Amino acid sequence: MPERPANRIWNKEIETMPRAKMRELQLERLKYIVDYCINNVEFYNKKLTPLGICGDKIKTLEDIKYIPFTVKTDLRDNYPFGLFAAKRSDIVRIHASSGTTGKPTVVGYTKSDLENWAELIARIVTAGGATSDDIVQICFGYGMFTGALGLHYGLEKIGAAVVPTSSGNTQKQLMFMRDFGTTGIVATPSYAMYLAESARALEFPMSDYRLRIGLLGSEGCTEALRNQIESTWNIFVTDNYGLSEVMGPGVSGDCVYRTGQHINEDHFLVECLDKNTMEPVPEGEPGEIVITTLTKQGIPLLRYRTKDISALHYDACPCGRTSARMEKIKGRTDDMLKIRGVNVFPSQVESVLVGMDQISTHYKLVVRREGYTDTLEVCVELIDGSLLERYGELEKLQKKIKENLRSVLGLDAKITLVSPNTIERFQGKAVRVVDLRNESK
Ligand code: DLL
Repeated sequence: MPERPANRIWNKEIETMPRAKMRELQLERLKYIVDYCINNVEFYNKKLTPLGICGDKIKTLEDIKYIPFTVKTDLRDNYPFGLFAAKRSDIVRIHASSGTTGKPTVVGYTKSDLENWAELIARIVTAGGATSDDIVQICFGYGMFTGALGLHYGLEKIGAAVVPTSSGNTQKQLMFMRDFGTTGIVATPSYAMYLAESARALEFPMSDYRLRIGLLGSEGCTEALRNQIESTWNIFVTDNYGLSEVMGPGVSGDCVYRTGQHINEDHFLVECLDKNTMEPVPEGEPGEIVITTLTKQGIPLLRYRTKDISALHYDACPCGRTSARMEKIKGRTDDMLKIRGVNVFPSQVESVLVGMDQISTHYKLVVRREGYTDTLEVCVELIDGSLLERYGELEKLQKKIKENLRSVLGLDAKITLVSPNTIERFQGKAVRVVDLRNESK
């Protein structure tokens, strides 16, 4: 078992602030940001002024419910800079999301936004166990994606030595990792696993590495996959969450007790809402995460619908932080598959597959429409390809996966076991669902 790093807190005053005081600070900042949006962004002015909403009218945090939501298409419709609140001369960095369809969503940062960003990442990486003694390799793609540069400046702020390898060129990644004695990696969970697999394939002994922590994020990671990454690399893994529209990484992150990801509530007001009624759900119940940025100057967003599903907790955490915590993202309202009336999240399938003997962590879900029926095929990679010739064993394994999936999903799936290394690998976010329903007639 990898060792749990010591519990450290970067900004004690803020991170352990009594909740009542934090709520006061949030209210003051909410009033401010509402007026800032009205005064500097035409889109918000047009939306809020006719409704009579302004900072002065907001008396409690619950009054946020009167503010209309902002959605991804609002950013696209105002592409590229239409929602920026700061003057062009005050914008010092521009990023864009990696969206697969339509125009990307573009975000701009002022100097104070970048300073805040580095501060929030400093908190998150400290919570995940990083210190100034670490050498941290950033395996996210440097570029328009917020992940790499976001983590970069926060890690430098705490004094860690950053190795900006970016993604790709796996063999070189591993060489630097070994030769530099890298102690931490920043990556997606799927890339962390891929790096371990590549090290094995290249016959680089794992004992040559000095890795101790993995600061993983940007895509879902079930506990089962986390355990697998930890035991393969012998590292302690924490998860951190964010999205480019509201900043990038830095919204929330695990502490070393991993009781949920601590939210940076002095900068983000996070609601968890029933996805049908858009009313708040009770503590611990799943709902859509909706975020209001409380301090952003470049592109502030009011009640941004993330489409991510999680649950919030407010009870005490052994680490001493008082912040609200988010459960691991269960999925997105838009990656939830509805198959024969059953809601299926890829993360549920992953939790069944990862940790089973004989199969790797790489899988793909293919959904088809056959006649009037939706079908789910789960393609899973074998660790040992020779099993494909041992029909009896193969069938037994297929049956076991099918039964385990049925008990978790309440749905029958076709299980296809494939040779090692035949499912596509991803250096950024893994794409695990292929939905062909609109293509089959
Ligand atoms: O992925 C920001 C980020 C970079 C977060 C690096 C953490 C580390 P986008 O590319 O805009 O930004 O994608 C945002 O990714 O709405 C979630 O659906 C998903 N996501 C991000 N972090 C997690 C996580 C970055 N820890 C979208 N677990 C979000 C699950 C995550 N999903």
